[in-house]
Amino acid sequence: MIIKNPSVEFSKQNGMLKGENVSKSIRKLKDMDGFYEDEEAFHAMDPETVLYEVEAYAPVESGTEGGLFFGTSFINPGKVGNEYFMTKGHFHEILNRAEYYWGLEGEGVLVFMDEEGNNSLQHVYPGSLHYVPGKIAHRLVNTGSTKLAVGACWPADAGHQYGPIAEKGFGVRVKEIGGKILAE
Ligand code: M6P
Ligand code: ZN
Repeated sequence: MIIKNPSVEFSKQNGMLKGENVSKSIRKLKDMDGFYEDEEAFHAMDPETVLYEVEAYAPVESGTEGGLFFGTSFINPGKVGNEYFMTKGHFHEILNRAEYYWGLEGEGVLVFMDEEGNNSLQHVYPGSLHYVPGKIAHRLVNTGSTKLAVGACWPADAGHQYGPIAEKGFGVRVKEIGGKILAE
């Protein structure tokens, strides 16, 4: 029998993907109006500033029950005012769907929020592994001075719910205050 190579590969250094059915999306400052606390600092910055990029491998159609997606988020270093660059963060559309995150490069914080608005936080670093349970919103924050690369694997039918985050926020913000990383 013929032994084939897979149609997709990822860099074990930083998680970059190449191959079939790999897509890339870019989130700029202008896509995150209302997400940062310091609106003045937000509007003083170039709206085209790239905050993060996501590469995703979708071997099945979105919504496929039993399927899995695989991706890497690359969050640039930087701040809006004193608040570190971060992902939008989301609940899953099918709320009970869980996910794995793992740290590849850089330093950051993973912020969790349950449906009642209770938060918990975990350090993200090369080799860190994070189980994101169902019904828990999740957001990545880059607290370092280099790019934060984080791998992810999630159910193909999980979907993304950004509405509750855009409306109510995440409960906690990760900032640099007096040279320290603080969550408040
Ligand atoms: C990870 C996964 C993706 C998600 C991405 C960016 O790669 O969780 O599903 O889209 O991070 O996060 P967000 O969608 O919150 O901007
Ligand atoms: Zn998710």
